Amino acid sequence: AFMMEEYLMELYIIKYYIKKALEKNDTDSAALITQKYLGDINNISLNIAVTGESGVGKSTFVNAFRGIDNRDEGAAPTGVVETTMKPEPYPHPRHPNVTLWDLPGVGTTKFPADQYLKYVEFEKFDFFIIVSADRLSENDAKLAQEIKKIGRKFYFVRSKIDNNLSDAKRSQREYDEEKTLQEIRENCIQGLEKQGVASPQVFLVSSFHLHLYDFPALQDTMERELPSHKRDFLILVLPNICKSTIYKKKEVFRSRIKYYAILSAFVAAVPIPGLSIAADSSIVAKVLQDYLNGLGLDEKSLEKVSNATKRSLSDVRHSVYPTVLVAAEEGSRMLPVLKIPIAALLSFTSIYRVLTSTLESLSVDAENVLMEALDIK
Ligand SMILES: Nc1nc2c(ncn2[C@@H]2O[C@H](COP(=O)(O)OP(=O)(O)OP(=O)(O)O)[C@@H](O)[C@H]2O)c(=O)[nH]1
Ligand SMILES: [Mg+2]
Repeated sequence: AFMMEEYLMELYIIKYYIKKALEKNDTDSAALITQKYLGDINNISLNIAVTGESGVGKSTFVNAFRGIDNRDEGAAPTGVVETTMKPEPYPHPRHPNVTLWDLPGVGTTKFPADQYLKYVEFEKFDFFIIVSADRLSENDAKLAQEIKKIGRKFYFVRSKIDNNLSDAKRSQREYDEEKTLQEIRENCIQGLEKQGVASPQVFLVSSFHLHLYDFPALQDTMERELPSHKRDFLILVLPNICKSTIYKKKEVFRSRIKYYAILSAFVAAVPIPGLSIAADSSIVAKVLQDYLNGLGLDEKSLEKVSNATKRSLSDVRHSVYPTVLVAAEEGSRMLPVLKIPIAALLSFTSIYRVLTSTLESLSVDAENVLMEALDIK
């Protein structure tokens, strides 16, 4: 209830400023205010610290989480000689308010765990991910205890699980993947408990195959344990690795539709010809772009699918992506994505209906794209 009141208050203020701007016949700034408001919804930030000893796969994890390949532009440098020496921020390519911080391991800095936390400015992180590739180091366990002391959450990621499984496959006569995973998991937990970390949360991950093993469970846990205003935010930036992620994203987007519809209705109520149309189209266009980005249907993501599946981009677009008829092909007075003349989008109800049905079909497309992308792995 509180959220809603706060929200209406905000809308009231926006409406006031829009009116003011209009009285001065200043339609540009009215549009600007609307834009700014839409931007503000997304103005929460999330900072995730990734730490662990040298060479364990921190930078690779940072890249994978952001949906980019180690070889891509903007990737955190990885490999045998690229030791991370100071905290390095890596913003999410499509959600710049989400930053993964690639931290040097405690061992690399030579600080004891408590001084280390000061050195990396722990206050700015929402939570910590402690990565290890083999046995967890004494440093990692100490760090976990210090993080607990300052009241932050931490998760252990046991990386490079794909390597362990192929080793096991080679050496065990009766290879059982589930059993091997369980053994590694228990081994990690016991090791940590021995070093004084009570009931640690350990997730087995391969950064090259996020959809396998425990990464989906890590996502669920992070999401559950975040404060609620950040939860929706995290959901929207998670890599699209399973159907349930797409479903959750859809639900977050859906819960916001009414707000956008209210906002456009406000703008439409102001009797200046031209303005409501401009504002509506910018609201709807922005929201639709958010849907495409969030659901992995933007051009960049489709290119990735196309590269991975070795199918042409237009093939991918047309076979798995029927809703969106590509912005570029549309006339300028048509909204991209929908073949609907802008003038039809004036009321609360029509905005609401259009966004709801588009979101529905886009999430079906997103599932198709996901299936397509996972098939080949
Ligand atoms: N098979 C496999 N290899 C991985 C995985 N994660 C990382 N690697 C490899 O491990 C090596 C080190 O990875 P980095 O991401 O550079 O490790 P780092 O922890 O950032 O290393 P420093 O910055 O040097 O401390 C690279 O060659 C990666 O390709 C994984 O999940 N599976
Ligand atoms: Mg690194």
